[in-house]
Amino acid sequence: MAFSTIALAISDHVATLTLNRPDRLNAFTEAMHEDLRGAIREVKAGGVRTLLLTGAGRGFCAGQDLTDRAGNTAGADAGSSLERNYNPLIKSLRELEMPVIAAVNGVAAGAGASLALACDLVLAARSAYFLQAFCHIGLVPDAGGTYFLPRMVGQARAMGLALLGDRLPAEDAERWGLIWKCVDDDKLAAEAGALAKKLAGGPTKGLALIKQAIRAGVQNSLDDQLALEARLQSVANKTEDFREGVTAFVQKRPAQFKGR
Ligand code: T3D
Repeated sequence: MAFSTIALAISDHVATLTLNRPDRLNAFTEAMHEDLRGAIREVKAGGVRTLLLTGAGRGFCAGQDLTDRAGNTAGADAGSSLERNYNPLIKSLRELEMPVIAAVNGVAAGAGASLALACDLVLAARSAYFLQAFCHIGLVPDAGGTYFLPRMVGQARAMGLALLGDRLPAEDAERWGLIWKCVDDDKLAAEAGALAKKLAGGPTKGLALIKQAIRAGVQNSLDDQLALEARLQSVANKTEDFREGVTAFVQKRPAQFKGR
């Protein structure tokens, strides 16, 4: 499928999805949402074992394209825009049965920050920053922002970020536990690519179950979580990759996982 606002490259079981409106810091438009839906369909169609999201140019994503909203009095309703575009996007990313990595190459603002936080592992360039831009334009953090932030950094920091809308530099984001890792700008693409390749060569059915368990653990009781772990382990136990992992261990050789 041809895309006008993003690029999708699939190689060695890794899909690299690049938001590609660099002159607008990769802000979301209707066309971009349409492209993203198509890209995620391709990613789900088979063969892909890790998704890597990044941005073209100096930004990762500046959230909703505000030129589409300028002078809006009775036009586009922000709530229906969320229901139509953003909420399905965030859910479809979260539901992908593979690791999803964000390589945040520059500013991640508004729904662009939420997009990054919806990913399983976030790497950010040292010069990148996260910005809850919503309070500057009279909106509420969305696309999952109010779900992710307090869970990841606690209420006090989530509240400060959302009410003040100050830039959170990548190094602080790492220190606060908002992201996995901050890396030098010139190393971001290589490190993210290596991480994606490593995960794509892993037991990806099992990795998908790990995602499910870790997410559920944030809100489950211990009893519920122990029961969930037992259920998921029964599923993992039936994968070819589990058999291969154990066989490879016993034979003292590297495992050759197939994602099955
Ligand atoms: O209605 C709904 O659908 C509801 C959903 C809402 C979701 C949201 O995401 S709401 C939040 C929207 N985003 C923002 O409020 C962020 C707006 N952008 C900024 O505050 C700044 O651009 C940044 C802090 C992100 C970066 O600043 P800086 O100084 O590095 O760059 P810049 O010069 O401001 O931006 C570069 C260009 O990108 C510039 O265009 P120009 O002057 O070169 O022609 C700028 O206008 C454009 N740009 C940046 N962000 C957006 C944008 N154009 C449209 N929409 C943007 N969000």
